[in-house]
Parts: sequence; C-alpha cells; structure tokens
Amino acid sequence: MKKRIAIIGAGPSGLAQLRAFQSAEAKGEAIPELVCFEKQNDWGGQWNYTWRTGLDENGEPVHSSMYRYLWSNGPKECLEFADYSFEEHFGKPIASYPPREVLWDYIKGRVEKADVRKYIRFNTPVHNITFDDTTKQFTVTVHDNNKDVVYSEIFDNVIVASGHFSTPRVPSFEGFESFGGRILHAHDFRDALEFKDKNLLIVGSSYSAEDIGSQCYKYGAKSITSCYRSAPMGYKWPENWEEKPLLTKVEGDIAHFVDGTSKQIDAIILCTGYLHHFPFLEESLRLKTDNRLWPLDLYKGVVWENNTQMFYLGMQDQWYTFNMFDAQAWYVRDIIMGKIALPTSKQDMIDNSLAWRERELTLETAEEMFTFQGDYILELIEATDYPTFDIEGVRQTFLEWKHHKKDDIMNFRNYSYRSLMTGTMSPPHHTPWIDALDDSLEAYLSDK
Ligand code: FAD
Ligand code: NA7
Repeated sequence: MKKRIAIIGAGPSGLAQLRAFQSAEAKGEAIPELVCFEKQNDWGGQWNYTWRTGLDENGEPVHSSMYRYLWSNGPKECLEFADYSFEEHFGKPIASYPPREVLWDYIKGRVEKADVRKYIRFNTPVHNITFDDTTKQFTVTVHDNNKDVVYSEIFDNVIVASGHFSTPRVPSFEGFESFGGRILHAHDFRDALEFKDKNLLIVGSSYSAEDIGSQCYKYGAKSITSCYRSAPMGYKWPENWEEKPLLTKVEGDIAHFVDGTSKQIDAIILCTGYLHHFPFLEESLRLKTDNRLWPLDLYKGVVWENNTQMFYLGMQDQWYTFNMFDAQAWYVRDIIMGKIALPTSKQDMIDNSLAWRERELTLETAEEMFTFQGDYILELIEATDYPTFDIEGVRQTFLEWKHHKKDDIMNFRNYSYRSLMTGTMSPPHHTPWIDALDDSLEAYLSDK
C-alpha cells in the first residue's frame, strides 16, 4: 500500500511540498499518494488576491490579507526559487520589487511546469484532523464546497501548510466603541484610496504598519500617525507622517498617546499582527507559538516533536520566504520517503530545538536575525538534493536592502540587485515606486 500524505493549503509552502515530491518522481523515485486540500478556489495562498473581507463565498474566514498595490517588501532576489529563476519564468530579467500579481504569476509558473495541480482539491477547507494511536493514522475531515459534501479520509502523514498571517490579532482601546470613523485590522485592508484625504492612525510598528502606511501616503492620505508599543520604526518619514508612542484612548475623533500628546483622526488601522490559529487540529497536534524565528516543538523547524508523522511548513517569522519553504519541503519529503532518519529519542529532537531557541534569544539586530534564518536554511538544504544557493549572497542583499530603507523609506524599491541564482543584474524599474500607481503585471513588465 502506498503511503497517503495530506497537505493542508496550496500557498507557497504547500506548493513547495508538491513540487518537492514531483521532483523526486521526475528522477524516477516512487512517491507516496498526495492529496492537497485548499479552501480557496485557486492556488497561491496569500498571493491570490481577493476583494472579500470577513467570510468567503462558502462562509469560511477569508484567508488572504493582501491588498491592492502591494509590491514585494524585500528584493525578489532574496526569495527566488533555486530550481526556477525569475528569468526562466519571465523570459527576461525584471526589476527587483515586483507587485503582487507578478509574484503570483511566478509562483504559479513553477507548479504549472511541474504539473501538480492534479493533486489539489480546491474549495475544500479542512475542518478536523485527529490521530488514532492504535492504527497510527490520521483522519482528515473536509468540506467539499463544490458538491456541498462533508467527508473524511485516512492518511499516514499530515503536512500543515496553512500559513499564519490570516487570523488577525485585534486589541481594543478605550473609546473604540464610540469612535465615529472606520476601525479595521490590516487583514481587512484592501485599497489605500479609501483613505485618500483622511487623517489616518496606524497602530503597530512592523511590516504591515510600515507598508500600509506607505501605501496610504502614496495614494494621497492627508496625514499618517503611526504608534508603537515597543519601539518606533525609526525611518525618515515624509513630513505628513508622525510616529508616536502607543495609543491610550480615543475620545470622539481625538486619539491620545502615552506621551500626553493627541491628534485628530478619521480612521484607524490596527497593524497588530496575526495569531497562529489551527482550529482544525485536535489538541495533541496543535502548534502554539507567537510570531518568531524559532517556534518550539518543531524539530528542524518542521517536524512535530509530539508526533513525528506530522509536519508544519512556514511557521517561522519570515525574512526568507519562498526558498525557505522549499528547503523545508524537500527536507520533509526526504523524512517521509525514508531518506532522512529522525533522532531515535524525542529528547534529542527537543535538545536540538532548544539549542536553536537559545541562539534565537541572543539575536538583537536585523542582520543577526536574517543570518540566523540563513544558517537554518543552509542546514536543511545540505541534507537534501534541493539545489544549493548562495546564502551569503542573500545575506548581503538583505543588508543592502536594510541600508536602502534606512536612507530613504519611500525610495528603497527603486534599487536593483543581482540574482543569486543566475548571476544576472536586475534592470531598474521604468517608473519610481512612488509614481507607479498602476500595479498590474502588464504595467510592471512593460518596457515603459
Ligand atoms: P499562505 O500563503 O498563507 O497559504 C496558506 C494556504 O492554506 C492558503 O491558500 C489558504 O487558503 C490555505 N488554508 C488555510 N487554512 C486551510 C484549511 N483549513 N483548509 C484548507 N486550506 C487552508 N512574503 C514575501 O516574501 N514578500 C512579501 O512582500 C510579502 N508580503 C506579504 C504581505 C502580506 C499582507 C502578508 C500577509 C504576507 C506577506 N508575505 C510576504 C509573507 C507570506 O506569508 C508568504 O510570502 C507566503 O504567502 C506564505 O506561504 P504559506 O503557503 O506558508 O502561507
Ligand atoms: P508582525 O510582524 O507580527 O508585527 C506585529 C506588530 O503589532 C508589532 O509591531 C507589535 O508590536 C504590534 N502589536 C501587537 N499587539 C499589539 C498591541 N496589543 N498593541 C500595540 N501593538 C501591538 O505582523 P505584521 O502584520 O506587521 O507582519 C506580518 C507579515 O505581513 C509580514 O511577514 C509581512 O511580510 C506582511 P511589538 O513590537 O510586539 O510591541
């Protein structure tokens, strides 16, 4: 009997898993039976944009947090697949900070070439997964929304690739009940033009705060006030953008801050992060972590230490993305196919994870953090046949990117970098980011 593998989610992580198995099959190896359950009606995970917020057409929570006009927040050279370059996909070198649609197209190109769509059951959210200690198998219960049928199937392994930037963390502040303007979480943000000519308050100081604020600035917000709990983002903001310590309360349309200052505001966007949320998993299988570089209970960042038939992909906070998911997927594939042996004792796995966690706790600078994640990826890649790539080169590119952001936060997307996969230097984009209001694939790829 062939092993049966359930993959939850057809975003970049789940697709990396399908591609990993397909690449082994292409080399003549016998692969297990694969079933990927995807709750959306198309693949690409976060990169599959939807205008919807709240519930989707099937009454499921909307997955994607992506918004219009989103451009990659880091150089594409840092996330490039080692087995499928941007140049191969687009037939020419392209600029370094592609908009969402361009990255979605790239993600799709690799898996179309690999012909793995046949493994995916779309419109099929997973609702429950349990493990039977006697049979040593999982029961996966799903809702096929195409036929409106709930059914269960048995699997030998489960790989959770359902992402962790979908379920918003939504704090409340005094006065929200009576605030007259709109209050939303970043998960529900779709179009910066909604905030044109408005005085906008942003709560949070990480990627969403930076990027949603920048979008709103670009598309004509009257003013932006961002406020932080721990530390300011500290960039040189445009003159209508002010950074303040945390919000204490709202009175009418006046926001008050910890430092005693206040400001009139028209709308509030909570850029306060996301929860790792797995409502479909029984308690013994459920990863519990905040958004960090080394979640515990995952040997090598992927193997569920409490039940090694179960795996998680992409659960770390992310400097690296697509090629990290690949490194993880190839590693998981080789464990399932018996090519990589796990330590015989659970304690050895825990000790290994704790050593990574100890190092994680010493990290202070961004450079230390992406170096840490690069070291982790390299360790995985060295154990499999995933094409190795220049992690030190990626590290240098991250460093340059950081400097460009520090120099001018509204200008960093105008720089170009060299591909670490092909060696080709990316051309500059035809229009500076701040002036490029059309984020379509056609506009980005055109020569003018
Ligand atoms: P996801 O992309 O979230 O995919 C998970 C998939 O699982 C989805 O298709 C979902 O529908 C499916 N799923 C979830 N639950 C179930 C279920 N119960 N049953 C069936 N299917 C399910 N990364 C970058 O590299 N560059 C960027 O510029 C960048 N910008 C980002 C901007 C935003 C607003 C967000 C939220 C993220 C951004 N990221 C960016 C990070 C992004 O998370 C990763 O690029 C990538 O999408 C993660 O892939 P994933 O497959 O792990 O998760
Ligand atoms: P992150 O990176 O997890 O950051 C969450 C931010 O929210 C961070 O600044 C937190 O401050 C802040 N936060 C969380 N809870 C609160 C409360 N209660 N009050 C004030 N501030 C709070 O999430 P992002 O959405 O920015 O980024 C996630 C991904 O989306 C990322 O990979 C991007 O590519 C896109 P803290 O620093 O913890 O004090």
